[in-house]
Amino acid sequence: GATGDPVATPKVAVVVYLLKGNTVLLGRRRSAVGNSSFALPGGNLEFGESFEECAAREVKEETGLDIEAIELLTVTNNLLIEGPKPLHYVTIFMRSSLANPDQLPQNLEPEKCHGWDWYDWDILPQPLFSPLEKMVHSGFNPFPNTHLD
Ligand code: 8DG
Ligand code: MG
Ligand code: MG
Repeated sequence: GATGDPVATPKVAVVVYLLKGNTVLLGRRRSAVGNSSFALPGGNLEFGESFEECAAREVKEETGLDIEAIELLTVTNNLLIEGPKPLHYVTIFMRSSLANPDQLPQNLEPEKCHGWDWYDWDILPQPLFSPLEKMVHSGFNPFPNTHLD
């Protein structure tokens, strides 16, 4: 197809809606892909990992936080053309909560992120990383028991 590269292959990412009250954990990216945009913690699925294992590992590596109640929410297909070469990610979106609600996020990969903070779902920062922006724009809500009146 028009976007096809015979050498490049799609990759799998696992990213986490880490929820606390009505807030979600976001970090501003330092990356060739989506630089300066706000994104969920997450990264590449490693060989042999479950989605839950990858979610817990990436959150721990990037923020130091321990998570629990890790659940699959949905999957999206993302072509990221903003970087030096196009990337194609199949992105697995998980939901989780903090194992210990008193634990604070640390910026453990400062070369990849400006820092982590909790953001009210109704007042999200801008700009959001494109795969996340696409979901929010579609009306997706990661919170359980959300009822629409
Ligand atoms: P790793 O070496 O730790 O495995 O990778 P990383 O450095 O943590 O990778 P990443 O860029 O944070 O995540 C991998 C890809 O996941 C990213 O390039 C595109 C895709 N992705 C989405 N949405 C999101 C999101 O909200 N946050 C993050 N971190 N990645 C996302 O499609
Ligand atoms: Mg990572
Ligand atoms: Mg990451």
